Amino acid sequence: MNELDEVVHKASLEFVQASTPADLENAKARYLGKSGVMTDLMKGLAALSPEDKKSRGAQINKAKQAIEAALNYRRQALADLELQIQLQAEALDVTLPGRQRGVGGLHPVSLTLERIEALFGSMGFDVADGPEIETDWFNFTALNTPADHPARSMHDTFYVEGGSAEAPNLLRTHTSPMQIRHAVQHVKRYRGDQPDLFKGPMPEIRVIAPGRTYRVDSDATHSPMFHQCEGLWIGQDVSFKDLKYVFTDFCRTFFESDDLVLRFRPSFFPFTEPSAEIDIQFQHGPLAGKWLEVAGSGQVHPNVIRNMGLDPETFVGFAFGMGPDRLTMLRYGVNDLRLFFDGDLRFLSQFQ
Ligand code: 2U9
Repeated sequence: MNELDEVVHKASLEFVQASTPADLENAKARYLGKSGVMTDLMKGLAALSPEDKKSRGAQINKAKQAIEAALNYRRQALADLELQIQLQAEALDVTLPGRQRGVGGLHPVSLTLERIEALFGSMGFDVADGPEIETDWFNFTALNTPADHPARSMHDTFYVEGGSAEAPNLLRTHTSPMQIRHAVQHVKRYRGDQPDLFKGPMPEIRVIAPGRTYRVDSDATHSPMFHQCEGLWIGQDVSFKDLKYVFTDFCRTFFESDDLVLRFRPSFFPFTEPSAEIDIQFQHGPLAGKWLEVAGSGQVHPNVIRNMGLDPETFVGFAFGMGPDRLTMLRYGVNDLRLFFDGDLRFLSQFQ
């Protein structure tokens, strides 16, 4: 093997040994670069006679072409290899099943609200709706809650922008304002524009008001946002016995327990007089024998009846309020309220 064949052989060997494009370019510089082996050989031509220059020049050129061919061959091989590696890394198994989009489902508290609406619906109750940002008239004043009542303090109620100092806006602290609004609309329909308190005739008001409510409160059993569902039944001949049978029927159906026992315990609310807390007692299951508070209730206060535009000597009624979050916890045996609002699908998807 002559000297030029040896150079071609060595260069080809180094190209094959280069395992990355960068290694290959370094090897190329050693042979074809400005101070590479081939350039040095070309420089040596200067000292030769014209005949020798011609034949030696042709030999060097041939060797250079062979080196360039080996270089290109290796470049292509490395590019192919890189492509193979990339294709393998990005390989798609088109036979795998696609990622399914879940159908979703209702939140457990929404399931409870739907259930409450269906049960009271079957007893002739409408469902009221209304704004979550309220005025203090609908949230407090119309409900006979005095100006100095602690619930009106900034420690208990979220006040929001808008409104005025005398009539501030707030996040409703209960669902009662929806019922006042519903009642005022209902009364207006029959009373017309006459200014006196209305004595009738008028169909009864029978309505429930489910929805989100807000209070400055946060621990294992209180969330700043929680749900309430209140009920209202106003007519000329509605009494506590109606409250008792309606609420007893509701609780027994809701908890699917025909022998559930209810207890009405005297209490106080500004908007009802007299007032009672409602406790339930299961006769079977893990909670059997325990008294559990599930609602507040009472005969609607005459001042509240008046604020609906009705004559309190003619119209009477009762109201109740309950917490669907707590009802959901009792129904499913959930012990931490926060689970409902953390958004963890491992918990939430168990209710579908
Ligand atoms: C009107 C008039 C009266 C609704 C009522 C309660 C008693 C009550 C809460 C207890 C804790 C619900 O579970 S809770 O968050 N509610 O105790 N609510 S009477 O009284 C009304 C409502 C509307 C026009």
